[in-house]
Amino acid sequence: ETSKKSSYEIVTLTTWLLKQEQLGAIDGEMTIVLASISTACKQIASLVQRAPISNLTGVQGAVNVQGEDQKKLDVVSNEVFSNCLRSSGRTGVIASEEEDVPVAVEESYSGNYIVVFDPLDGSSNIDAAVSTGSIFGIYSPNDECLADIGDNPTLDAVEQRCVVSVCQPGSNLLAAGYCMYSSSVIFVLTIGTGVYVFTLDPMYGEFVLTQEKVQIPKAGKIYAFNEGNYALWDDKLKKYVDSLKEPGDSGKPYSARYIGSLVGDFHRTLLYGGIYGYPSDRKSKNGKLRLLYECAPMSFIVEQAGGKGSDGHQRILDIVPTEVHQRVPLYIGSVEEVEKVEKFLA
Ligand code: P6P
Repeated sequence: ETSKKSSYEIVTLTTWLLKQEQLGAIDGEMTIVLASISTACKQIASLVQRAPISNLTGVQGAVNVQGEDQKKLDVVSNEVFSNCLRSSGRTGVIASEEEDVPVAVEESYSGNYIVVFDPLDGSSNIDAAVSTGSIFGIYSPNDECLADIGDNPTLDAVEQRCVVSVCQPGSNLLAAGYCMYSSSVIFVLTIGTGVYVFTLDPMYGEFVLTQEKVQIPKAGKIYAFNEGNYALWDDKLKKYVDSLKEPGDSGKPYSARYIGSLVGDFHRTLLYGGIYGYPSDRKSKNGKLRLLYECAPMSFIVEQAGGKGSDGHQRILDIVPTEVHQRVPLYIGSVEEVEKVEKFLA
């Protein structure tokens, strides 16, 4: 007789992944890759929450490929993520915001998924204990050149092949997610069957399923833009943001919320509705956020929740990257809110 489902069944990320594997939604290799990512996130959560105690605040004293001052925790989080993925033995190539080029993983002995990640997004918030997050996306191996990558003379043949393997459009993503290190540690994941939310129970160090098939509200009167850049924006965008401040038919204007951490601003937008935007401006013509490991994974998640991710004119998931750290403008959130800004920008 099959075991009866107990009334008090806690679903953990581990048991949820095994169930998806049993249902055929993911294979055993993907199950192991996702489990290893969740382990990395638990380790990073612990490091982040104890940063001031273990002298892990402040800068590393190096600059990454983005030209940004690396925080100590940027470097450590990148090592944690890379080590967990390598020891899973199921990843073929990994691409990180903190690495100049994607790297092939020698330790793979079965399965060779491509994993792209930002190990600690929003790390400028660490010293003030404001929320940060890790973002990841998983692709199948790919060896044909999907875009005109061009021959980069500084890369050897292996590195060039790694670049080709990661430069895939977000529409190829098999899984995407993030872990937010905030008042709760929240692991959000989609494998293409909706968006699932897990909350870390520190009592026994497991991610527990707390929300299933999240749907983002179709509209929401919260906008998250860094208006410090207002003077640099083009006029159409200024008109859009100005329009949000007019008390509409409801008589109330939008509320501005901006944490300075994509994961925090996105998670609030996913649950409450609204829009997050990082536009291009006169200083950065493609905006600031990176397509591969920030905009594409977040756009896959938001579409799985019934929302929209756009660069202002086209679907983020349709953009084929031509280089690993390519930046794109990002407008993401409730369908009606993203369509509203696209109309202003047309
Ligand atoms: P700004 C963090 O560096 C980040 O990549 C996102 O997490 C965040 O939304 C954005 O940049 C903040 O950038 O220019 O507003 O400080």
